[in-house]
Amino acid sequence: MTVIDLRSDTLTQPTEAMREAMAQAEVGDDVFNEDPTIHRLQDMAAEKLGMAAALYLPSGTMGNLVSLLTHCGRGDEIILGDRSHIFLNEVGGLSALGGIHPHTVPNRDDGTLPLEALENAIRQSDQHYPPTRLICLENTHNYCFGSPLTPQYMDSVADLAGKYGLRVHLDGARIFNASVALCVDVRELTRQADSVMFSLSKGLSAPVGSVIAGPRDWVAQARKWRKMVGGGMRQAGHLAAAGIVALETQIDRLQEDHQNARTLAQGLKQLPGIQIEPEKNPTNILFFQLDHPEVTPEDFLQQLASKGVKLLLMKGGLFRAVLNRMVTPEHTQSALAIAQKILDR
Ligand code: TLP
Repeated sequence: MTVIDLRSDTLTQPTEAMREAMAQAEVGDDVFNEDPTIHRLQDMAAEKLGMAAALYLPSGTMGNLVSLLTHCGRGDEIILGDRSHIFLNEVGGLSALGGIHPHTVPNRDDGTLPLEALENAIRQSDQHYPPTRLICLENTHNYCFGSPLTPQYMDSVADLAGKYGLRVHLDGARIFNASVALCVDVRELTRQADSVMFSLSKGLSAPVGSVIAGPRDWVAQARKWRKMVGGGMRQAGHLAAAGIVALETQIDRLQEDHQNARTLAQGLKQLPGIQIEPEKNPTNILFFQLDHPEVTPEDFLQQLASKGVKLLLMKGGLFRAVLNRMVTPEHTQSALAIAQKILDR
């Protein structure tokens, strides 16, 4: 049975070119800062993002955590969206390990945080309050329909942060999906941030890894935090080699995932009981609800899985489908046909 796995773009497998590059990679001990392949990846990533320096880490969760630990001290407060991945899905590491206080602002469906709410969330200097240090944004915004934040919005947040002497961290796990969807150079979406994290292991198809980037002295401090949380790796150039191929070959291809997502969204919209607004899902991530007289969300999930189509069912009966390199246009059509068979009763 063909498996069409739409649970996440993290499920992408390395390409043949990646496997070859990994096998051939020239490596050294990266804790000694002697891995030439990691240096190459970090330089390449910093250059692409328009940042002074970059650091390779095992995961996006560690990349965000290390960034926050580098920006903030214990008792500092950060402002972030109530649907952000850092707030919802990173085990509360910022509080547990960093003593950092999260102050959430409701995200709009397009991933933005209203500027007025952001400004209201910034603390005045008062002995009762934790000091606000940082604003965190997410681009594309996973739980806000994979929406890309525009350069104009990023500019307005950076202006606000500047006015209050705050820094901006960007969870750009899927920043290249945003740049491809908006047809802008990725630097248009990173120049407003003091630090950026992006993932190599999602749509870009590398097996492991994320990168954080920022000013040179900030990255030097982050390197120490990475070591503290156990992210100092040794001959990890074997992994970084796949990251280099990812940056060289996989960015423009993300457009295909967005196209397949459009096809899937438009097809799902025609099916009985499915509620989806295709235009609300502009990149590779789709969210939809099922309200069907005979098929419950749990049944739908299970029947799809028994026919090889895997989705995520989240709280509130919300389904998530994430298009990725392993899912072709033909798979997309098959998934639609299978869903139709289940729902057409
Ligand atoms: N997202 C994963 C799951 O954790 C939900 C997914 O399947 O979408 N920032 C954002 C915006 C993310 O979506 C993710 C992973 C991360 C950070 C963390 O990256 P990893 O999984 O490498 O720790």
